[in-house]
Amino acid sequence: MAETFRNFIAGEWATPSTGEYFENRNPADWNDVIGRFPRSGPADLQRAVESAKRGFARWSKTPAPIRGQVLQRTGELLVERKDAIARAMTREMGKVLTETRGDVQEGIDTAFYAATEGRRLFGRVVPSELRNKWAMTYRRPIGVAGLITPFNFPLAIPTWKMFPALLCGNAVIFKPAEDVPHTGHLLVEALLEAGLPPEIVQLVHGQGSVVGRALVEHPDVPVISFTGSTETGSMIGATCGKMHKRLSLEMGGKNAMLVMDDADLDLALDGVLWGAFGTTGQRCTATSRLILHEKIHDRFLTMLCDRAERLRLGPGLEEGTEVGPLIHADARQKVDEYVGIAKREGVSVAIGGKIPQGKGFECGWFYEPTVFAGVKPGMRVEQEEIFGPALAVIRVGSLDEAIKVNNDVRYGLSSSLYTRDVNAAFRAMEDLDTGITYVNAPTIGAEAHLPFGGVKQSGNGHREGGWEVYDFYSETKVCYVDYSGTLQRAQIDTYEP
Ligand code: UN1
Repeated sequence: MAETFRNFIAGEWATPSTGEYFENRNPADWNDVIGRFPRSGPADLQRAVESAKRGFARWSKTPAPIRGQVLQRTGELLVERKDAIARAMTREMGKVLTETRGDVQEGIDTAFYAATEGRRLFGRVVPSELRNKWAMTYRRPIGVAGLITPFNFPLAIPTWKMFPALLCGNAVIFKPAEDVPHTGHLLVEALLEAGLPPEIVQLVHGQGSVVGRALVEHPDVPVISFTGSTETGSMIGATCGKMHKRLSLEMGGKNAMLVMDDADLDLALDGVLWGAFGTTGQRCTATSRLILHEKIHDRFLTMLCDRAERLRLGPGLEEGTEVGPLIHADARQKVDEYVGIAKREGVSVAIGGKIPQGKGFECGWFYEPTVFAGVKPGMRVEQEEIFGPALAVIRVGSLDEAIKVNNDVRYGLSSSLYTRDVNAAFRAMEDLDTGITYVNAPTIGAEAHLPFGGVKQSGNGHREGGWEVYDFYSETKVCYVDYSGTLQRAQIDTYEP
């Protein structure tokens, strides 16, 4: 019988008020039940908010360097548990072990960065226009932050939100994706063991439409951070707009790799295989378009299909697997539907486009790495996020045309250019409408200490990671101290030089 997990609310592991649970199954073998997790209701969320408010009162007064020490210890625990967490993550999420180890490493990097930020969290002291007066800013905690996270980076993305939110002195309510509740559980365990006082983190499992919605709509949760689809992001944005909440959205992408005629093609080939089929294409930064210069188009397409066809599909826990399953039935169904859409639009399916048959594939959500050739700008497989192992190849005549094709989508998260021409590289960095551009590297691979986020409908202007995220989780307060002993009126009592 599978283990039954609980929420973490009001400082203890708690059964859900609904008495209901959902099963978490291995996407590479749906007969493998990992556990039963709470299908929580609004009453659980309400208790979590009340407790988090008490937690906030204490944590916001804890000195930032001390908050940082807790995150330092959390990072150390994640180092010790890296392999165990990676295995648990592969079992529930599907991506291969090297990738889930990388996912944990990203959480470790984020923890250690946050720990040092506890001794910075800079404000500024700025000269006043008046004599005997100081003007300065400092960072204030905001309150309870509601964090809603996706399935594709079950540990890293929660840490991107949680660690800076905590370091800034906020309490957090964490609602992990229904597909990866176990990793969320392991992360909260590590935080508690590292010494995080109990009411500062709350873990509430359940459905987005119930728990996520209650979190977004709760008047005592002034900060929301969400990573997921652009459609859900719009709904969350509408509510947060009405309620004047601070909101960070990290959403879809239709990221392109541009390969020019002077590029190192072997390097570009390794890049596109990793960018398009790593994580089974389930990254918001995944390479889902390949824009090829006409002079190398045919040669590169042949090279690509030859290698992509030989990628080893299988369970992520098995040695030698290169591409794991998709997360669930709907995700696979969506990829399959796009294969139909592509065919109806006259696109040729160069490789893949099928559910693999045979031993080992019977009970998992596997799909063959798929390459669409002869795709024209504007076609649906060129415009819409598929979130699976499917790559659309487009032929162009110049760098300018490639940049135009890159920019003519509603998303703008990540882009990549392969060239040996330094002038072309700098021009592209300036003109590609994305939050991130890679030169001679694929569209994936963001590092934890740099800002991460996209333009257009990939985001709403905020950044995760790096130093910028600390602005999101803190309120800038300005203090003026006039020690002149007289009334000095700004803009009126002016001084001559
Ligand atoms: C995501 O795609 O949802 O840059 C996050 C990357 C990873 C994070 C991706 N470090 O691909």
